Amino acid sequence: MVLLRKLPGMPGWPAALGLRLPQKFLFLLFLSGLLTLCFGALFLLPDSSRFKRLFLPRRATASASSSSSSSASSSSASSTRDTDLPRSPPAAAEPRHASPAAPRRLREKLRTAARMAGPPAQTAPGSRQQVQGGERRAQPATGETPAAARQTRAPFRFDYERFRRSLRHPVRGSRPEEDPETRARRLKIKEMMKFAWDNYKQYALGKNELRPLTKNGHIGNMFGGLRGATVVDALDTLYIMELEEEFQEAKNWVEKSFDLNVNGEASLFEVNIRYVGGLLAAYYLTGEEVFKSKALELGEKLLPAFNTPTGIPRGVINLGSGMSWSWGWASAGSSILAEFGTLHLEFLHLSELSGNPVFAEKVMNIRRVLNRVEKPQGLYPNFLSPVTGNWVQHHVSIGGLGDSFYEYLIKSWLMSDKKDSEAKKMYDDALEAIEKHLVKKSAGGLTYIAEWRGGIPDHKMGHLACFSGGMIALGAEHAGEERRKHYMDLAAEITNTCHESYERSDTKLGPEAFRFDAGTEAMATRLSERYYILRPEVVESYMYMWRLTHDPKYRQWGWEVVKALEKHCRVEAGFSGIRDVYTTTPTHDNMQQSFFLAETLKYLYLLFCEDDVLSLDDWVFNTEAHPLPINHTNFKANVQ
Ligand code: DMJ
Repeated sequence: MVLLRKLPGMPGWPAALGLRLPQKFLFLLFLSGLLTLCFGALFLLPDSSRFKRLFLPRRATASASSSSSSSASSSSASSTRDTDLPRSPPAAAEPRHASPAAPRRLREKLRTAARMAGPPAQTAPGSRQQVQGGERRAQPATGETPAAARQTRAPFRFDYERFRRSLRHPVRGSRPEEDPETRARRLKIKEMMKFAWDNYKQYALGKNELRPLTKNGHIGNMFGGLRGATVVDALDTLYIMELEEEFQEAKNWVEKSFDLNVNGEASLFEVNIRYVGGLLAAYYLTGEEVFKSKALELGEKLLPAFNTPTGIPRGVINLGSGMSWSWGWASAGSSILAEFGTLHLEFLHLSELSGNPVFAEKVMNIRRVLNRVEKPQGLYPNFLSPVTGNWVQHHVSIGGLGDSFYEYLIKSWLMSDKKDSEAKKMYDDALEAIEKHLVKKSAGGLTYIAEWRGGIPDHKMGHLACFSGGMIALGAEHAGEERRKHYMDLAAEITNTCHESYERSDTKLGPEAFRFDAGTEAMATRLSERYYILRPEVVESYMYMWRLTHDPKYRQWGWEVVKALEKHCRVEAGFSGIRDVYTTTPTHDNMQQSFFLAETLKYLYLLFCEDDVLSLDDWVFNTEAHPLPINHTNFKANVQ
């Protein structure tokens, strides 16, 4: 108005119209109302955001939109994570034109669409690439932070009560009558767990593992600065064994001392199976929110490892910076089959609990890459390039480097309530190829699974491969009548061979690897393979074989292991691995592995429980023996 009045050679508008003072006042009032209306319309009309940006500073725009909604994981957001993760696309945000005036159904539709769209693939165009360890990895683009994107998603709440109602058996079983010997044996294993925990708590709480001879803690370099691996690994075992006080101690530590803002190099695989798996299981068993929020927060920290040209994650990730790279020992910068193939179960549950499909998308993409690449003789080699998506060399093993990939195929199918038929087919095809090329019989009649090096069998079986008896039995249950007996026999034979590897040692504990060559059967031939580090795979197979056959020999074999552990591995302050299973006076390695509490003792305990304790109808065990529920209630995350 001031401008108009001062235009040279032109009287002010009201004056030019010959208006009196009250009329001028009314005119001005009308004009200012008109302007306010126009200005307001810029903000209220659909897609007005670009006008807003003309008037409001960028930061104010973001906060204005984010303050209107919250996300499932916002409570656990941290500043480190916010800057590490990539920008989300507009689709992931609640549309800004969903104003309070919009019809409710439309607003709900928009929210659902936004939630399903989720954050983008992390290699989205616009990401900067950074050379790290000779390879390229995606970096977050600048702009809207993931925290802002998360905050603009509609709130999501996992219905824990509904999940609990969907279980077919009480988690800790129904306690029918049982024979006193079974009960006594179970209680003995519970005592071993208490002893292992108490010593860890006394000498190493907050470190990753207990060193039982020197009575101190071990941190190691696998977990990227995360601490308390034994605490997280032990949670569900303590809970199942009804060690209530000890469970509370572990939970308190997670609540008060478990710090995720660390800055070190972690194994993606190990962090996933032990920490994410342990936290997820603890949440599903107890409903305690702290376990869920920690699992989701940690899960997000793992996502940058997938920033590769194929989406196949690298093996090592810095949990602070999000930088990732391949193991130095892995052929030509490759990723390891057992590592990137052992994320599926946990990542589907992260999507289920967060309502964010990004985790499920990451692992479904891995499956797509694996389905595309040609398999030599139908087998899956252990090394795959995350850059090209091709195999890097042709070493195949159902033991180390390959093992849990196969395990997760059959368990993905089971966990989907038998809906994920793609996983089942991959498992069936892989097992057929393994049987054709790797399953052998020794001169002494022992069935074993050899390794395969570019077409040539290596007649060696690792302790790790002994999980396969249990896996094949689990798959056999669902193989169709004619194949069922065949696979149950195969599972029993392999489990028997693994038992022989224990039976033929002086300690009655099995070596790290045993061979079938040069007249040797089921024994280690190299000094470097004679050790036993409290591994669970053999008792894991006993547990499955017992549940699926009820042949009492599996309980008997399990009890032999308990006695051997007590005799050779129990020391003053915990349990220790031994360096040579072929001597009755073995030296100890001074390490109580966290998987001893997560797996070995849990599987032994379940072997002497009724079948409805952590029933196989309701749960699948991740590869660290953390129980994850079977989806009886339809996952939100789309797995196809
Ligand atoms: C565990 O951490 C897991 O079972 C993994 O899949 C293989 N190795 C150890 C136990 O031996």
